[in-house]
Amino acid sequence: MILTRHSTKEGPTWAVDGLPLPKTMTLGFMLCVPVQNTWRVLGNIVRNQRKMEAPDITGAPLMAPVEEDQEVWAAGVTYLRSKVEREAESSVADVYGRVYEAERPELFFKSVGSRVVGDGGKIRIRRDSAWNVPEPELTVIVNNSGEVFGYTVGNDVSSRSIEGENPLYLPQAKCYDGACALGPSIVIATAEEVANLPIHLSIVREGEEVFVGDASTSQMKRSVTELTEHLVRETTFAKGVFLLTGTCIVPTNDFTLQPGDKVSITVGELTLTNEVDQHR
Ligand code: DO4
Ligand code: MG
Repeated sequence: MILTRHSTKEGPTWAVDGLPLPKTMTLGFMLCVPVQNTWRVLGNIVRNQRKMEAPDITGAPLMAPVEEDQEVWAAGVTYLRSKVEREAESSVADVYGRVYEAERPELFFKSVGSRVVGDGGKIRIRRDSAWNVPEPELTVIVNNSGEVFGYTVGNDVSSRSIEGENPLYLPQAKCYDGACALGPSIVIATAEEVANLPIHLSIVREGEEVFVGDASTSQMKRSVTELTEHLVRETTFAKGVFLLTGTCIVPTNDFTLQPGDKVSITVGELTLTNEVDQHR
């Protein structure tokens, strides 16, 4: 089952497998119910082709599959590749090795829903950053009890030069306008179902592919359940939360994103494509 969010005349509207849902069926509401129940309700809607009192979504453009007041968090250094690259760029390399081995994962706040860019939207690089990369990441949607509800594709766009200068600059390297893209939709799935998904990154510049990389979520050092347990341990997410689970594809050191680059990320059955905005 796939959930999409549409921009209609009556406001944002969710649909399951193309069937629009009533306006009261927000993602925040769905994430307040045990996953078994939500999956059953959504399954019934699809099986019975039941169209409830819902806005018309014919021709309505897709929006990022996240609500404005939901939070997006991210995990870091969850793959060996990310650890090795960060150690190489940093002036304090051992923090990355230590967090890779530690029992406690690195978790950081990435974005509010209102700042997230959807499929086809523009991502950005900072004007004060010389070295910038996309980070293709499996992103799980977690309900208010900490259960995995589904997944989408995430791009944790990052400044490697700012993070490399000093790890305490991480929020500036990671959180700014156009730094977080999610979409195009949500696949309803369990934690087990996201444990072995292919990830593909392609970057196209002036019609030519300038970087391509492949990996799998099975290469992750930690399980998704381990990450989500830490995330909800002492923090309440009343309307659920999105968690980017870390990157495993890092472009070569001579690569930096440029305005106009087209970045496509595939995770499982979903592909998210964004163009890098021109500087404003
Ligand atoms: O440690 C800094 C951030 C790591 C990260 O974003 C990743 O590994 O994906
Ligand atoms: Mg990342």
